[in-house]
Amino acid sequence: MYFTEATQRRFAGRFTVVKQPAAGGAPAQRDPRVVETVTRMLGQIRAGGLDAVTRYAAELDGYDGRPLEISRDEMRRGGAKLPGELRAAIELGAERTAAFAKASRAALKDLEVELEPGLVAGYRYVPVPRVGAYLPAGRFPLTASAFMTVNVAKAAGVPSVVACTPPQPDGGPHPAVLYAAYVSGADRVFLLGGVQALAAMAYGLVGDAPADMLVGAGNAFVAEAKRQLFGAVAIDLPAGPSEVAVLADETADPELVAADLLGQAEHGPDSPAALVTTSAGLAERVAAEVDRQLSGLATAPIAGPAWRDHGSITVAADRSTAAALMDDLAPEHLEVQTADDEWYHEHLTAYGSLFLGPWSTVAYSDKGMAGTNHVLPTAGGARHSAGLSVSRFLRPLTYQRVGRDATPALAGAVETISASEGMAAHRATAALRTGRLSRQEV
Ligand code: HSO
Ligand code: ZN
Repeated sequence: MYFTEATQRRFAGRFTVVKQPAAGGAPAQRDPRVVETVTRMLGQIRAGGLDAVTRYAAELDGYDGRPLEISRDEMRRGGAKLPGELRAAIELGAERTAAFAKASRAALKDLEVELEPGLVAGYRYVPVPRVGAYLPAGRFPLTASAFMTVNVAKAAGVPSVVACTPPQPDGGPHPAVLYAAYVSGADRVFLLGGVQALAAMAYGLVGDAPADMLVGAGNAFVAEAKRQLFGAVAIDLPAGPSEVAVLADETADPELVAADLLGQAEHGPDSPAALVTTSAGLAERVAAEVDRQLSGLATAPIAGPAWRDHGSITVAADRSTAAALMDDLAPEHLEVQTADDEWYHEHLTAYGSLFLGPWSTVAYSDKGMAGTNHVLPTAGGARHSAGLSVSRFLRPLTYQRVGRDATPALAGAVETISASEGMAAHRATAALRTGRLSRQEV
């Protein structure tokens, strides 16, 4: 994540580079071995069905042959065994994300408009029928994944939400991830991970029928499987490494800014973190703070290389330059810690999710407590797309109702255009109606 050449040229002289990403800032390229492995696996699963799925599960995840489906009763019992504090936190995250999703659903209104007498057009929001959610539990079990996918799909009114989560070394599902799926209202949950999980949902090998949409983050294989299945199914977003950017001025607290940069850098050695500031003094203090905090961070072996290779610090001459530079980065998560937060809120136009003020930190949304979704566009995708929300699970299906009143004008224009195009059958559909109308037949 770094500024495009065009932006660097356009703002030359109006910003100073304090730290550049050692890796150049380009997003990682797709690994051809991953592409090839996923293609092979999808082909074998399409041909071999559930047998191929369980063979891959045994080979790759140590699947021990127990029933693939986890019953609601088992989920509830698993939840009862969790430490009370963790159970309560999971319930709170599910509640918050559901509350935000339900309010968002209520704000989406069907539309019907009379464009002219006798011509009514509109749309009705209809949920995607079947969603498959992937709940990862690899290096970090992302407990909140189910809040963002299952819970939001349910709030959108999706009738069938199937979830898959990989077996852990003990052969069972991750208990916290499973409980999050339970409280989020997953209809059916299966003990499957990786490519085989996504293929099983897309091909209808688990659940009642093939999924229409696949959602949820995962490793490079999961991301590639979603990419290859896209078209046959809808997907949420092409997921890349998690990113954070902070836009701060001289009033920001360097300790909080540094902590929040490292907060996402621990996702992986390829996770970008950027500071854009209008204060050279703050830039220096944050750089020193990052190093200090890294020396005591348990995940420094990941966050350290991430900061070295994908971290950047830039000093902008003024706030409009800072905002323009930030729009160019279009980060997945953007924190604003300035005396002018509202000005930035009005002027910034490209981010996955925005965190305003020093009390707002990305982890609050990551873990579901802020109510908002953590499935967000990465690698500049925020320039053209928004994150996952109830609206992604809803299709505004349009309709029209034409009466006699509107027929002469509509039919006449359609006849004219169709004739000019040489589309005789199209023309006939309109001409027939004009004829009926003049004979008062319909
Ligand atoms: N930052 C990730 C989500 C997450 N992080 C969950 C920790 N837990 C993508 O937005
Ligand atoms: Zn995160």
